[in-house]
Amino acid sequence: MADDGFAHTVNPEAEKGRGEFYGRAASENLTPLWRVLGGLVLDQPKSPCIATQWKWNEIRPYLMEACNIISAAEAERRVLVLENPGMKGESRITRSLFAGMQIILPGEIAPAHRHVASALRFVIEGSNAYTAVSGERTMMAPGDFVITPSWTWHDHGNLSDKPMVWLDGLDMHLVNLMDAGFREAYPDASHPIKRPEGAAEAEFGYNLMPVGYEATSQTTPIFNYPYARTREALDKLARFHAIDACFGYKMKYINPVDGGWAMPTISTWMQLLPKDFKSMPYRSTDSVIFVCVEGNGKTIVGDKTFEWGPHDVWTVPSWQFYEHVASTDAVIFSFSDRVAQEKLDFFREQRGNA
Ligand code: 1HN
Repeated sequence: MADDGFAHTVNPEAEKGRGEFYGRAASENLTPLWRVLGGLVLDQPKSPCIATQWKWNEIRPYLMEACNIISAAEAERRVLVLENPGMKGESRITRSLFAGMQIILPGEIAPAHRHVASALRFVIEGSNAYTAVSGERTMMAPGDFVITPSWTWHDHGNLSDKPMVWLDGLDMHLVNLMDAGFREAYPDASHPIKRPEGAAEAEFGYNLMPVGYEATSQTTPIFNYPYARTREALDKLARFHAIDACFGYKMKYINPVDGGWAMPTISTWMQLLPKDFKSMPYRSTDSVIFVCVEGNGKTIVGDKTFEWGPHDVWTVPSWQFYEHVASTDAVIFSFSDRVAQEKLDFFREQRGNA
């Protein structure tokens, strides 16, 4: 179909005599659907998102430089946005999701605030820095997946003597699409500590749950999924479980309360690709963000090939076939809006392009 947005059936010759009507209709805020239909209801997804890669060794110096020009306190969050070049100026890595690299220096505090948007942190570099959610701290280590649920007070602090870097993923573009966003600053830099470190893990992190617990949110009450445990699970899984032709050994992060996804708007996974694994082509309606944790390999998306190693980030747009090739054992974290699409009955996927 032509890309003009017109309905398939509209006759361009006959259109010439309709201009006067269209002008009068427009003055009444009326638009003829047949002139825009083709752009509204598509034959298949056509994402403005472009398959893009950010190499860690190229972005890290910019993060360090940002530390010389602004403090965490002044910036509120010292983040360099990973902006998709197909949507310049929109602070989107995919259509629905935000991603950025945040850096916090020793002794700094990223001040407490809360917002409707949910956030995930995927730790890249550093240790002995914390994020606090609703007055409970968790210390973060590389590869940890940490969650800030919607409308919870959160602040970050670095107690170590080295910079700490993590990837932020937020759903604020979904929130803003529905004009449902609120935000509030806490009066002090840090929210008071209300619970001991490890409280959420004790309550929900052992396949146990306090009797009488009733969920107050659709987000998992576990807010740190430590890499050491995720890595161990993948390692043990790979020793006996059948490998998936598209995904290798791939696990989804779940909410232990209901077995569903960990977050209500963002799906998250960790996968292990054994050395020399070559995945079967796959595509899905969720644009996905990948982060390499360990190992090396490449991802082929259309006519692009992204070679990746630790801490590199890349994105694959909706409905584009991709395949991964691992040159060593490799571990990859990923996230997308799939959980939201599933709830709305939008989600589709295709294994193999034959
Ligand atoms: C935010 O609150 C954080 O809490 C990080 O660390 C990135 C990007 C946009 C809006 C709010 C954080 C953010 C953000």
